[in-house]
Amino acid sequence: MDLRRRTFSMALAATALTPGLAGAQAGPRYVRRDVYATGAGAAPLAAYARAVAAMKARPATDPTSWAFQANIHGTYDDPVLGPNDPRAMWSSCQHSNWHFLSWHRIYLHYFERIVRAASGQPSFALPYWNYELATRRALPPAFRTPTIGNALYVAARNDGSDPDPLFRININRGDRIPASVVRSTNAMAAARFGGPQGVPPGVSNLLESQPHNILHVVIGGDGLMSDPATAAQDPIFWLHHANIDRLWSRWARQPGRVPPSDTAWLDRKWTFFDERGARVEMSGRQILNTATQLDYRYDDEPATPTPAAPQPTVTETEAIPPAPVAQAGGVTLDRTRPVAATLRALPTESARPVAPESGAPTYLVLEGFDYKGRQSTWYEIYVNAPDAARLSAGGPYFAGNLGLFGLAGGHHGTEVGRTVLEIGDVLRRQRRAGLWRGGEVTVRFVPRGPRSATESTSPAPKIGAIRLLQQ
Ligand SMILES: [Cu+2]
Repeated sequence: MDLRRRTFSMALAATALTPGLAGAQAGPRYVRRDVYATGAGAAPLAAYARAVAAMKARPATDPTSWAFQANIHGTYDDPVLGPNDPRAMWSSCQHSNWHFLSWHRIYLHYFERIVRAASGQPSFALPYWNYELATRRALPPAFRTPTIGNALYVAARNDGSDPDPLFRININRGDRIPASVVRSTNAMAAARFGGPQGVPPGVSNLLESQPHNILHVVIGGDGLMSDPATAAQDPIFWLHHANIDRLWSRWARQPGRVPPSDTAWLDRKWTFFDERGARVEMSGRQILNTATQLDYRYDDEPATPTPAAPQPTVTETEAIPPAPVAQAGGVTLDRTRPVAATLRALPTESARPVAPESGAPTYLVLEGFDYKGRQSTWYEIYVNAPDAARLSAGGPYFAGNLGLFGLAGGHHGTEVGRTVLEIGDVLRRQRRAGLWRGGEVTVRFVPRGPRSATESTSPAPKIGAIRLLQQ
């Protein structure tokens, strides 16, 4: 080996890495694009459809098959397994806890690699569906064109059989999803990431409840997307989750937002399979920066990686939790008529009055869910609405939506099914308008969506407790 030559080539390599030059070259290789901006017949969707068809032709025992990948999220199949059977990873999705965002990010990353290999398109990256834009609220056309051989089409979606014409959303007809369902504003405003079980609340569980959970139910109806055990069989699942993943990245780029620094979150390892079908492990620590760690970015992000955010001084589990100010006991929902619950102020000495005067967040926490199987009915949530009030999502009483997705107790990854809404702005507006005086808070659940034959055979869903927390 010629020593001089080696020194020379190392010097060359160093030159190539000088700042500026390196900056221009260091961007991630893969770009996840807005599905509507790629056009109906464009390359990413054609490649995706090709890959879905190829993956569907593989046996369910093959980790790179469509069925296996969907079953990692959830399945009713529960085969008896020998040691080291890859099917042990079936039904491992994480919901209603702080691994929701990280688990799904890793899940999508390996799925994307499998699709890329199966599609034969080396530059393939998953498109995302930005349903929050007014012009993008219908299911992308490629997913609802029922031509023979279209691997992206699925018949089992919300068919628009809601008794109220305002909520007849026939997904495969291209009906637009209501603006109140797709909104991520409250989640994006969260100051923190969120604690292990959704308390203290943060972006993780707020994004999970809306737009994530509610979109699952509104798209799925009595079909695949409404149930964690079938959701990932619908090719749109992956574009919905790419959007949730994009929202997490977007949240993290805002000033002052920091990822969890608790080792229980950072070092928890998750098992998946790569494009060769080989078992792989990845932890939260390895996926915080998608550009530098996973080699992808979204098309609305800067082409070059941004410097790492400053480290937090307080971990999620050390942060001062918001205090409970009011609560109500169990509620049984009704799929045909509204049900109300009254949250009474807590009588303890330390309790603060229920009156969010400052800009501090106020969380409505629903927990201890009990229901079985797929739920196609979702619930609009109104607070402090008088009995005679006209209830509309554009009015002063609307607080958010409840989609029963991944919340049932005992669901894989769920200790206590818990979902959270931020309602501080709604309460403050009601106070200013003289619609509410503070003190007790009433919460009304108004059923929406196609009341399906499937869910009517199961008992009405129950919520164990409702609490109001103030920071
Ligand atoms: Cu999901």
